[in-house]
Amino acid sequence: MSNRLKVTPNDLSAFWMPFTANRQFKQAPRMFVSAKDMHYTTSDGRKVLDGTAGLWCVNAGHCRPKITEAIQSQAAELDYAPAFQMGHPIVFELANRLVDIAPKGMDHVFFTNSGSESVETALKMAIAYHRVRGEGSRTRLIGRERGYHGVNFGGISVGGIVSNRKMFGTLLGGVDHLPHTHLPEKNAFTKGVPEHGAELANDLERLVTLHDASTIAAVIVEPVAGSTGVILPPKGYLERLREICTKHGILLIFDEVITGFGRLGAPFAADYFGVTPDIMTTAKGVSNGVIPMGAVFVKKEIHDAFMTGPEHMIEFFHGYTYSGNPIACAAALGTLDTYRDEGLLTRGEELAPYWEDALHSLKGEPHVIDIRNIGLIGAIELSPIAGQPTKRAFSAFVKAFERGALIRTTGDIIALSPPLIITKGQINELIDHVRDVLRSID
Ligand code: PXG
Repeated sequence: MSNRLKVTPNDLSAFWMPFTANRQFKQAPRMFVSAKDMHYTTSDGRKVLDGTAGLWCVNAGHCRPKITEAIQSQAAELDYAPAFQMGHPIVFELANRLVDIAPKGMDHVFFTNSGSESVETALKMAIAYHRVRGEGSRTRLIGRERGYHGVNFGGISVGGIVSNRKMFGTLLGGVDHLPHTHLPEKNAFTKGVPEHGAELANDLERLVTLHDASTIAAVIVEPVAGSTGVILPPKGYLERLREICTKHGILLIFDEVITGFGRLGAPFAADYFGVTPDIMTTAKGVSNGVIPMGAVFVKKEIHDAFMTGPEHMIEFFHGYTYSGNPIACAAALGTLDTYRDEGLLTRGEELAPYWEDALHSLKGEPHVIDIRNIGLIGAIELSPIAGQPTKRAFSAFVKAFERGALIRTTGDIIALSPPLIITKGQINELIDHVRDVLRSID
């Protein structure tokens, strides 16, 4: 511990940090050295309230005993077992536990190590599924503008965040995009899901007319878009997407990497909206972010379509060395136990009205041009400084950290997604920090 506290700027050059302004960070590093429940502790000994569940993943809060103990004992008992052609008991136990809480009909789970890998897995599964059932012409993938599906080539191709795409060449071919559903001129300051924009789902009919359904494998969307700055589905939008996909034999993939495991106040967004996809990608909350893990949920029909041919043959040529790693499985089981014992997968439902009122009390504060919320997610959109986009929100982030709250910013949007154990008092504290920050920045 003492060693970690001695980190100085001179030590920082070797690590090329992900999604970080490296030079700026290394001049004034922000370091966490420990965490417990709702708080981090910084290297200078300050407590920081976690307003973002790490990066949308620590849904049960930090350093929870059941998870820590599960990892410790698993590491001492079976550290690693080959993931291909061999098994170990807890990966099967975990798959069953996950299927038990999944939306009805999602009967099978494929393990990965991250949200990005879950997305690649789902896209490959969708294309291969059509091929195994004799519709090999269905290879096209449809994503959405402003979508975030991780950082691998499939994910950035179906994704729609320009800065994540423009540096990386031609990406995957045969991809098209639906329009995003962010309509601030009609929906600003809506509490919960917005009224306007369901008709944007009809654009899928246009893409079907353009490309022909026989060339389209799948549509992938985040039920609630997170990374791009919290964009909610308008009322009826997801239902309409489901309808059009079903009508044309196109698979619907929900990317639930953020919305999965209680974030909306229901176990999954599919439960919250009452719309069931064919494939559901998850990560983050599956293991409380503690050990990397992702899980792709699949409908029985899709899984069963692969289970043909000679029995000695591998049915799906895909998988990772660490798919279902024993220690990650132990972390996930400890996480699911914690969620169950503390009712966390539905706790957001009781807290959501309080959260909504607290967030919307920021209306009228300096720079605020929109506030959006759903479950335990909130976004406060700020007007950008002319000619310097992202700068205002970034200074809010730094000020909040200095004051004792961790918030997340993307563009000029502040996104909040606290651990699901947050109390009403801590909601007030978080929002008060944001209010003070907004009043103190230029
Ligand atoms: N899909 C979705 C919907 C995500 O939100 C990924 C895939 C990729 O997951 P991995 O585990 O490969 O990072 C994500 C990740 C933010 C933020 O602050 C969001 C994510 C990651 C880091 C930061 O908005 N989402």
